[in-house]
Amino acid sequence: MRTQVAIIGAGPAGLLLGQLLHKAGIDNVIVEQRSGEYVLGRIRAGIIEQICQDLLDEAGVGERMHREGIVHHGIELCFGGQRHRIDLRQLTGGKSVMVYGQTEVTRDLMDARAAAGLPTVYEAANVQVHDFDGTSPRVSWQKDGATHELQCDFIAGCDGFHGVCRASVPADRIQTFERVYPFGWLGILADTPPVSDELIYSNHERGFALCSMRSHTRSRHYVQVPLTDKVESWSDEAFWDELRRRLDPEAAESLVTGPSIEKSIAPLRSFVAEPMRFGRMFLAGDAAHIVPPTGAKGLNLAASDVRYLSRAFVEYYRDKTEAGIDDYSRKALRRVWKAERFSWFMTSLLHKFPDDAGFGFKIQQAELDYLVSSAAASTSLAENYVGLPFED
Ligand code: FAS
Ligand code: PHB
Repeated sequence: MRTQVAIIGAGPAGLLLGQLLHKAGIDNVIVEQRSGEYVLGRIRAGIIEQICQDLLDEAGVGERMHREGIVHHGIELCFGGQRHRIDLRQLTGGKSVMVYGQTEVTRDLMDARAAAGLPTVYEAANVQVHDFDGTSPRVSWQKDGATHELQCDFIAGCDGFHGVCRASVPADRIQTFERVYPFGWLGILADTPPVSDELIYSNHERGFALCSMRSHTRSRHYVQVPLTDKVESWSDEAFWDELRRRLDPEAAESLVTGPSIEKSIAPLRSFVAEPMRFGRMFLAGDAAHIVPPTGAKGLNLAASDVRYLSRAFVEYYRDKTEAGIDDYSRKALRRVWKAERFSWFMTSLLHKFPDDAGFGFKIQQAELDYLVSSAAASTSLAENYVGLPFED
C-alpha cells in the first residue's frame, strides 16, 4: 500500500488534517488503534475558537456546527460568592467562541471522510513508524491476523499524548517540558439545562468548578478533585452537592440536577515536546503538547497545528518547496507556548493548590479582583480566551 501522507490517529487532529489534505488533492491514509465508536465515546472539549470554526468550514464540515453550535460572547468568573462577566465580544472588538462538543466535531469529520471514501484503518494493532529519517518512511500494523505496511512520503503523528510517534523518537533528539498539577477534574455529562447562558469558572476555597454545556438541554460540569480520588467513589448526588457548594447563591439555587450520562476524572498537566518535526515525521495536537483544559485550548491548539501542517504539505506538493515543512515546528511551537502560558495562568488562578492555601488563595483573590476591575487585564484574558491571531 502507498500514499503521500500517512496519518497516525483518528482524533480531531488526524481527521481534520486528512480532510484538508483531501480537499487539496493530497492522498492520505489514517491508521487508528481504536474503533470509530470508541473514539466518539471519549467526552472531551467543548469550546471552539474562531480559527477552529474557520478550519472546519475550510474542510467542508462546518454546516452542523453553525446550525447546532451555540455562540458565546462572554464567560463568567465566580469568586467571593459573586459572578463577574468578561465581555469577550466588547473586549476583543467582536470576537466570540462557540460551544460545540469535540465529539460532534469528530463525528462530522468522520462522516465527511466516509462520504469521500477515504481510507481509514480502525482497530490497527501494534502500529509502528519506520525510517522517518530517510526519504521513504513506512507505517506497519497488525489487523485480521496479518501484518500490513504503508509506504508514504510523510508521517503525521496525530496519535495523542500516549501515541507511538513521539515515543519512536530517540531520546537525544527530543526535549520535553512538563508540569503536572496536584489535582484532577471530575467531569459529569447530564441531560439537564445549563445553569447559566454562559460558562461559569469558579474559584472557591473548596476548589475549582466549571459549569459548561453541550446544548440548551445538555450540561457539562467539572469540579476539582484530589488525584487520589476514584470516579467510583463519587455518586451523582455527591457531585451535584459539591458543585452547588462551589457556586454563587443564585447559580446554586438555579442548578438543575439529573442522572449522569458520563462521569470521569481527567488528570491535568502542561506538556510540550520540542521540536515537532523529525525528518519526514511531524507531530500535531496532543502528540506534541498537552494543556490543562482550564483555558479551553487543547482541541483548538490541535487545529492550529493542523492549519500550519496542512499548508506546509500543500506548499510541498503544489509549489515544490520545502519552506513550509522546514518552518512548521518553529511556527507551531510559537503558538503552542502562548496557549500553554494562558492555560497555566487560568489553572493557577482558579484552582486550590494544597500546599499554598493561605497566601496563594489571597493572591488569587487579588488577581481576580484586578482582572474584573481593569480593562487592560480583562482584555488580555479575553483575547487569549477567544484565540490569539495567527502571527505567521
Ligand atoms: P486525541 O488524543 O484526541 O486523538 C489521538 C488519537 O490517536 C486517538 O483516537 C487514539 O486512539 C489514537 N492513537 C493513540 N495511539 C495510537 C497508535 N499507537 N496507533 C494509532 N492510533 C493511536 N481540551 C479542551 O479544549 N477542553 C477540554 O475540556 C478537554 N478535556 C479533555 C479531557 C481528557 C480526558 C483528555 C485526555 C483531553 C481533554 N482535552 C480537552 C484535550 C483534548 O480535547 C485534546 O486536545 C484533543 O483530543 C486533541 O486531539 P488529538 O491531537 O487528535 O488527540
Ligand atoms: C467543556 O465544555 O468541556 C469545557 C469548556 C471550557 C473549558 C474546559 C472544558 O475551559
